[in-house]
Amino acid sequence: MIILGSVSDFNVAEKSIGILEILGISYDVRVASAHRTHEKVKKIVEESTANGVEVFIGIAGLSAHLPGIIAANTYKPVVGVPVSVKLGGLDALFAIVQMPVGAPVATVGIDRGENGAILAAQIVGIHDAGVRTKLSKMRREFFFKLKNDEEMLAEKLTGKYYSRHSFEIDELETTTTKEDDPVGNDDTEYPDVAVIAGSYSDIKIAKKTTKFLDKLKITYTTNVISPIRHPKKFENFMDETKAVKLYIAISGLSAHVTGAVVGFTEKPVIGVPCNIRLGGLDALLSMVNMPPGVPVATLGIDSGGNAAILAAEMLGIGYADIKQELLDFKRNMNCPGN
Ligand code: C2R
Repeated sequence: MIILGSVSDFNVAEKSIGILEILGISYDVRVASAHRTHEKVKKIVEESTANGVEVFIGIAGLSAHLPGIIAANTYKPVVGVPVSVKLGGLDALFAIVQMPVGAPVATVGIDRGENGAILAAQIVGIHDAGVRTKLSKMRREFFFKLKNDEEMLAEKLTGKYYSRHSFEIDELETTTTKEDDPVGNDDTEYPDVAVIAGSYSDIKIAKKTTKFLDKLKITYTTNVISPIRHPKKFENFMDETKAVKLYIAISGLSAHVTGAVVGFTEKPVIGVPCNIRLGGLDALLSMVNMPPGVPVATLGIDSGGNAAILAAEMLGIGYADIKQELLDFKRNMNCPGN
């Protein structure tokens, strides 16, 4: 269910719609504003939740409270897309991303409607192998296009000192989405979630995540690895965790951990920016503003608890036991110090 704060957001919504059409995922589009038509938002969200909508996408600019109000009224995952109307969209980004514990909004980059839909599809793909396969095909076609673009660029480089180093790159592999993949999503022996912290400086936030995962009875594996400092170790960890259903990456400063994880997997990646410098703003902006095709479900600065709740919302679509834990958790919510 896509909800726009205003018809003026349609240029961003169009990008989401384009992706959902390619992937054959059914959707509805409504216009309702938390500020102007609050009751309408509530009604759409409550009815859609009851009628089995799997993911919400809230698209809004300015003081974008719409995705947060959607999240307040559902236990389903909510993807937020900030729209640039003023301040280059930073106002909307901050309004959407920094949610209090209990109602996370998986935020994508400013105006990144396509990434909002890709993230929504990855979430549906946790329990739907058909969607995983289509996503994988789309990603390969996209990379193929990039390869062609590079060839076209090379034709334009006519300088005397331009010296092209030619090498063959193997066909880009897909990671986990082949239907016959022996380590696909249905491996019940494997933990649901892999939690990666970029450094021991992020441990305090990672502990909030694992504490909440424990409360929600979600199985996980954890590691502290920087893809910049230990690329080989990182690659090995990504390989070993191929069968998890989603990743949570926690990182401060230039926060490349999330981008590196997304580069290795087609599963949903939740990112938690940590406040090491600049109040965490460096990490937040680095995580959230991913290029088209590779979204990171970014949460508020230091929001380790919300990462676990969002993971439960994503997993709860297809796994009744996790949904029940999530509903009980939300009912008894008492979560100070996210
Ligand atoms: P108008 O063009 O209708 O004045 O809207 C909309 O999403 C849009 O980007 C201008 C901007 O206001 C935003 N808006 C919100 C909300 N309602 C409208 N952020 C909300 O409920 O959060």
